[in-house]
Amino acid sequence: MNADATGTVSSITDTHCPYCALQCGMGLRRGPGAGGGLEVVPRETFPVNRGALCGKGQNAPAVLDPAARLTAPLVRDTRGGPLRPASWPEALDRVAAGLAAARDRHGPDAVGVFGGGGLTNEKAYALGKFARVVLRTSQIDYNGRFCMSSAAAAGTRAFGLDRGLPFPLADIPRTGCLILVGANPAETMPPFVRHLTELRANGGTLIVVDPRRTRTAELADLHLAPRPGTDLALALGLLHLVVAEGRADEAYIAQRTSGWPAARAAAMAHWPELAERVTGVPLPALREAVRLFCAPEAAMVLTARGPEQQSKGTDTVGAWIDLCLATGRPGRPYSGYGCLTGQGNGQGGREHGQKADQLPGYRSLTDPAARAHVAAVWGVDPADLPGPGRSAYELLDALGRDTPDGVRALLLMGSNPVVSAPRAAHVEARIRALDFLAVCDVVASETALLADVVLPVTQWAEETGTLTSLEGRVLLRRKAVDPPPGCRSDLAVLNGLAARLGHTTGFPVDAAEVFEELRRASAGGRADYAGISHARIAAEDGVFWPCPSPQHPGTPRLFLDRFATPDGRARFAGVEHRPSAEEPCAEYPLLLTTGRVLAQYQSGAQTRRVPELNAASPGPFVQLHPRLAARLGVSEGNRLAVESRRGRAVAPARIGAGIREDTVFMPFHWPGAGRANTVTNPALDPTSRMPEFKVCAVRVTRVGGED
Ligand SMILES: Nc1nc2c(c(=O)[nH]1)N[C@H]1C(S)=C(S)[C@@H](COP(=O)(O)OP(=O)(O)OC[C@H]3O[C@@H](n4cnc5c(=O)[nH]c(N)nc54)[C@H](O)[C@@H]3O)O[C@H]1N2
Ligand SMILES: Nc1nc2c(c(=O)[nH]1)N[C@H]1C(S)=C(S)[C@@H](COP(=O)(O)OP(=O)(O)OC[C@H]3O[C@@H](n4cnc5c(=O)[nH]c(N)nc54)[C@H](O)[C@@H]3O)O[C@H]1N2
Ligand code: SF4
Ligand SMILES: [Mo]
Repeated sequence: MNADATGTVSSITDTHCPYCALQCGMGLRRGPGAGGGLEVVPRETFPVNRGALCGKGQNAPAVLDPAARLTAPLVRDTRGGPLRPASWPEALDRVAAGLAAARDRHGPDAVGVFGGGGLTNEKAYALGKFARVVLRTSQIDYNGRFCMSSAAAAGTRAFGLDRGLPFPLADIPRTGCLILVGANPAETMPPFVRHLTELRANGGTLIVVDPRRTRTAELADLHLAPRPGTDLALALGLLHLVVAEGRADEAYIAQRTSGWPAARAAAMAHWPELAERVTGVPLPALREAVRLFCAPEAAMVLTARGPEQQSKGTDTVGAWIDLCLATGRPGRPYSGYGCLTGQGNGQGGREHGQKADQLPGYRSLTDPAARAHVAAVWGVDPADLPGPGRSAYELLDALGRDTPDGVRALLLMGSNPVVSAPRAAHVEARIRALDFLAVCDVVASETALLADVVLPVTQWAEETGTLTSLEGRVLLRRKAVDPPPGCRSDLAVLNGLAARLGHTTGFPVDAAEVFEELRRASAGGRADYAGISHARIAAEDGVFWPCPSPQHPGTPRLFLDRFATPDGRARFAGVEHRPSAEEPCAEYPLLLTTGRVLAQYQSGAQTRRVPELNAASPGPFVQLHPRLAARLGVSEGNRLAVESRRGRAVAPARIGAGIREDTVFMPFHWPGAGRANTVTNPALDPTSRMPEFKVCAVRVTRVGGED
């Protein structure tokens, strides 16, 4: 049952969770408690989670509560002065004036836009169009660059197309062996674990590659714990063994791939003994992994942020894809390579034009035919569309720079880089140096608190929109309740700003109307949504892209007949191992890796406002091995300083054997003294421009004061 014309829920609204890319189905019913009076009820019919939710999903209505969020626009009258409530017209006037002033003084590229993978398809599309058509700036990118961009680049290189999973999640229990590389779904996507237990119940095997013995690794038949940043060497070692043991699928290689001789040579030059030495994974474990992976007819490799958030993430994923290709996996039933996309709309958010190099439909901004197609839909001259801009970190690094190519004003929608960007103290300083910052957010995030104007926006249950899940399934997240009166949708913000900047048409407020234009803009592109509509998604509970026409059934499984490359063949990457940008040294002898905990989400902007989640995970910590703790003279709960060349974070010790002795781990969900990203390295992958969140050199010391 949906909201009626007044937005009132008569019974239960079928919708999806506001958080991660699993996009669990849930029902919302008006109930007693806080949080807009909505309560979450299970929705058993949605196949991905069949009613199961993690604590974040279950407690999601708490952030609808006006007490937890922004309910009126805020403006600052003087730099360094306080934020004060303002009317919407005043706030929008101020934003339009702030952006226009930077443009008039320094040119269109002095205005930047930073988006997010949590934004709906409609918002991501409208934001990209706003940047290119209204602001005419090339300087737009988004937080997805920090997420799955290396896997996207490697997938595009190998298969000619990047859709996180080329098959539905329901295929996972039917494969014979699954290797999860740097993925911890037991904490990051708990309902996903059911697919892993079913896989094992069906006789399949699970291999987990993670420097930590995570809750996911506990479920595995085999856990490989490489040194952070060495997954590429590990994959090459496995590929070497595949060839040496005569397990390569020569018929598949001949029929469906290109580039094997070079990839084979790279692997053969990479001895398993070298892999053992570089990764720290014993040779017998490498042999066992090859045996488990090659034995069954079907097998899969899925990567997440572990191997991807490295300065060689694209090549690393390429090496894992090479392992899949050499053993004949991609494009066969219940087999292949996939990436576990992270944010709610991490998939759709990378398809519709908020990326620095890209136009809707996953089109390239440098392709003249793509420019002509999209310009025609937008009613502009293709020559007026700007070219590619800077990647996310490079854009943040250019903020407030007093140089001809500095970015002086920024519109930020759906990200909290003060907490989540690498080398965050530097990024925070760049943000503070801006002439003008406008932030659209649901809550007073750490980044919003630095803005000149804060625009309070509506969120998931208060608005309708589409998201594309990690399966490539386009979903409808429905409105269930009216927002507080002071909040407006991101689409309304763009509409109001466009009008003030001379574009009174082209930016509708209604998501279904935006989607109709998105369909046309994506038609014929790699991510083709032309056959999808809000009504159809509602009727079918999701449609898998590509879906080029209303009669087309959608595409749950890709690549069965051919890959999306010009010759239809998948391309081997043929890569070599190289060290991380920063290796341990006498001064910084340990490795820091970073990631997530179950109860907090990303920068924590939303989940730190939910009492149940805070009780479960109240603050940052430094995970370290008992032997390392003994060497450092550290006991449980002692305050530790973790220092790198970029800065220092302080958090209590959490000692346990579930991590390598040469590595410490910090979650990145908190600001302030325990901010992990003060320490992380912004070294970028040359192709994807992904920063090296997962590896940097640190020293760890006990600091005085209260534990
Ligand atoms: N609870 C929770 N769930 C979330 C999120 C959240 O913030 N909180 N965020 C969502 C988003 S946007 C994303 S991207 C996903 C991320 O989902 P995951 O990728 O599962 O999460 P991470 O914790 O970043 O990293 C996964 C694992 O990589 C390991 N790792 C670290 N370094 C290396 C390495 O060098 N090699 C290998 N092989 N592994 C390594 C870490 O120990 C960690 O256990 O989660 C989504 N779901
Ligand atoms: N050290 C380290 N750092 C990391 C990572 C790591 O593994 N280690 N992972 C990286 C990854 S994978 C990711 S995805 C990033 C994510 O990091 P961020 O981009 O900071 O992600 P969120 O915390 O989800 O920020 C989203 C913001 O948008 C707001 N928001 C939510 N919905 C909407 C909406 O509809 N409209 C608007 N306008 N705002 C909305 C939220 O309240 C929140 O303030 O962090 C990256 N940073
Ligand atoms: S797993 Fe992800 S989508 Fe599912 S309830 Fe948890 S946060 Fe929401
Ligand atoms: Mo992410």
